[in-house]
This record gives sequence, structure tokens and C-alpha cells, in this order.
Amino acid sequence: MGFALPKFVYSGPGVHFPARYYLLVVLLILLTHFLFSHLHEEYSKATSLTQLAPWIQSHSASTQCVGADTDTESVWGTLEGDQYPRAAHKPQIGRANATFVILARNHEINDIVQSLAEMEHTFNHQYHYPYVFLNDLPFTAEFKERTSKVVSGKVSYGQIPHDHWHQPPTIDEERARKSREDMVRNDVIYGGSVSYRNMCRFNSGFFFRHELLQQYRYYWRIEPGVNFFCDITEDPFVFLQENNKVYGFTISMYEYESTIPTLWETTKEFIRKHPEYVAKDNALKFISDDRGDSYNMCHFWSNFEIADMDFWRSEAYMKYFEFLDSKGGFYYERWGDAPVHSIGAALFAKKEQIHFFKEIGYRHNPFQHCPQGALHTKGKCWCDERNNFDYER
Ligand SMILES: Nc1nc2c(ncn2[C@@H]2O[C@H](COP(=O)(O)OP(=O)(O)OP(=O)(O)O)[C@@H](O)[C@H]2O)c(=O)[nH]1
Ligand SMILES: [Mg+2]
Repeated sequence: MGFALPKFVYSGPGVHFPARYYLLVVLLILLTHFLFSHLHEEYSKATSLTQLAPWIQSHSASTQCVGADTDTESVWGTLEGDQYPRAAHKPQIGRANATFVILARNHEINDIVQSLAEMEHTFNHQYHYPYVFLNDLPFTAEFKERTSKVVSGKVSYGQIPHDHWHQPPTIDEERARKSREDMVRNDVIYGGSVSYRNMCRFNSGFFFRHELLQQYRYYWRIEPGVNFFCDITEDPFVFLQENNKVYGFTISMYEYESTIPTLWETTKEFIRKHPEYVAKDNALKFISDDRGDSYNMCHFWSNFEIADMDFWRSEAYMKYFEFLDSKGGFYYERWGDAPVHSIGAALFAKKEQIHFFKEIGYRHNPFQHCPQGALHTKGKCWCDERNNFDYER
């Protein structure tokens, strides 16, 4: 009975008898639409896709694209130039020309966000100092999104210039490779890593030259996964500024000798050439027990630093860094930024310009400084007072 559909429509597998009628109705509608579109101009205009677009937009809230009712301008609109302001970022209240500096890799995002949250909670929610994030690779959108969300100061994200990060072509790679292999054989921590060496060299002599940091004088270095235990009631940047200090630390310890076999000899060679750079009333006693003959391996643990970048930018330190760099020890050995900064501060600054921030509770695994007694109470510190590592002897 009835009419037969053309074979190509109804004979396919899985098409059941009632489906014939649905297909027939669809075909008839399409045929009618086709005929009307050609015969009646008004009908054609009214049903064109451009006419239907506004209706589609206003009736598809459940699949709304970014940009319809979110404040996208403050989230993504100003990414250019690596500036990333958010409405939540408040104008700076802190009085110093200062910033936080964070060198990090994209995969460290969870640990970074945790460090930032603790920094905001204990200090920056009242001061709104800015943050500068640096990386040898471009930061991901996720990194920018999540880090910018947890802070109260403005943020900027910068990529490190190639030559400030990578092993210079003047380094004899054959010699450097042999040294890395020796260190791996001797179980020297990070002994086989080139990127760790890049990082140490960058922190020793380049970070303060990055274009995003040019406008700032003081910085506070933050690493992924560190803890800040206590409320910080006095602004450490202003403290440095008002007391003419150049370097602040919380933990000091001994360096692994195998990572810096010739660092002190190289330093002495530099000082013989440039005795004029050594400060009167310096802190040589902190780094040497025999009036400079040998280095005692003491250094400030540089994963925490609150310091004056103009000190690193000074002629004395810049010449010192360039001399060290010309000897290649960042790659032929594994010179760390902690001993390099510590020796630089101890020799080129006065000892009273170096400050122990004993009220700042801080942990970078596996060591922590936990303020003692009245300072612990004042700062409402959440660290265990009995777990305190200030000096290792
Ligand atoms: N962008 C970038 N950052 C790095 C790289 N290597 C290290 N860093 C950062 O440099 C800082 C020091 O590196 P760490 O790996 O923490 O070195 P460390 O503190 O001596 O050693 P840990 O005990 O492992 O923490 C951290 O802020 C790292 O995120 C790298 O290859 N690229
Ligand atoms: Mg670290």
C-alpha cells in the first residue's frame, strides 16, 4: 500500500518502517522551502542564516561563549606586554619601591599558588606589592590565570632572554660534560643537570637585569612550595630602605664543597685585581675563619632573599659576577647562587647592611626558621618552635 520511497532512502539497514514517513516529511519540507526561496523574495530573506543569527545567540545561553557576560577585558584583554592586571589587584599600599620575584616552571603551578597564598595571608594582603614571574619558557595561560587569582598586587610575566639563561658558547662543552658525569658518579646533588646550572647562573647575575625588574629596587624572592608561618607586621622592604641595608635572610648553612672547588680561589684572584671594591667593615668573618685564606662554606640560603637589586647592579658586584662567569665555574663546577650572593654581600657590603629577619617564619624543605618566644607569639606563628634551624655548625 501507499507509495514507494526511492530505494536509496528506505532500504538501508536499521531504517524501520515508521522512519520512512519521517524521512518523507523532511524531504517534503525541504522541497517546499527550496521552491518558496526561489519563488518568494520575502520568504527567502526572512529565513536566511544572517537573519537567524541574533535569535540563535539569544536562545543559546547554555552554550554561551566567553565574552557574553563575563568581564573578559580584565582577564584576557591586557595580556600584551606580559602585563596581567585584574580588577582584584589593588593599588600598592606598601611604601617601598619593591616587588616579589618568582622564577618558576609551568609544572610547579600548584606549589607556587600555595606559596603565594601564604605570602598574601601573612603579609601582602595589607600591602599589595606587585609580583614578577620569570621563566625560561613562555608561561601557560593556566599558570597566569591561577597565579593572578590568588594575589592582591599587580602581576607581570616575563620570559628570560636566551643568553641570560643558556650555557654560553664560550664554555667548552666537552669539559663541562665530563664534570657533570664526575659529579653524577659522586652523587653530587643536581650534579648532572645543565638546567640547574642555568638557574644558578641566572639567579647569580641576571635576574635583576630583566626588563620587568628595571623599575624596582627591592625584591623578595619566593620559590614554589615554601611556607610563611607568621604574620609579618613590619614591612621588611621599608625596613631595609630606612636602615640602609642591602641583604636580608632567614636561614644560613654550609655549601657542599664539591660544587664549588675553585670558587674561593677565583674570588681571591678577583679581589687581588680589585681591592678597591671590598667594603670597610665587611662581613668577611661570616664567610672565612682564617681572615680570608679559605672559605668556610657558610652561605645565606638564597631561596629566601629580601634584598636591594641596586646592590647587585653596582659596579663591584657586576664586575665580580662577570669575572666569575668568565672562568666558567657555573658549568665546569656547579657554583650556586647562594654562595655567590653570600660572598658578594659579605665582601662588598658593610656587615651591618646584612640583616637576619628573625621574626619571619619560613620553610623550604627540609629546613625551617621558626621564630622563638615573644616573636612566635607576636606573629601568631603556626610552626613548631622546637623545629628551628638557623645555623648549622
Ligand atoms: N623557569 C625555570 N625555573 C627553574 C628551573 N630550574 C629551577 N627553577 C626555579 O628556580 C628556583 C630554584 O630551583 P629549585 O629546583 O627549587 O632548586 P633548589 O631550591 O636548590 O632545590 P630543591 O631542594 O629541589 O627546591 C625555583 O624557584 C625553581 O622553580 C628551570 O629550568 N626553569
Ligand atoms: Mg627550591
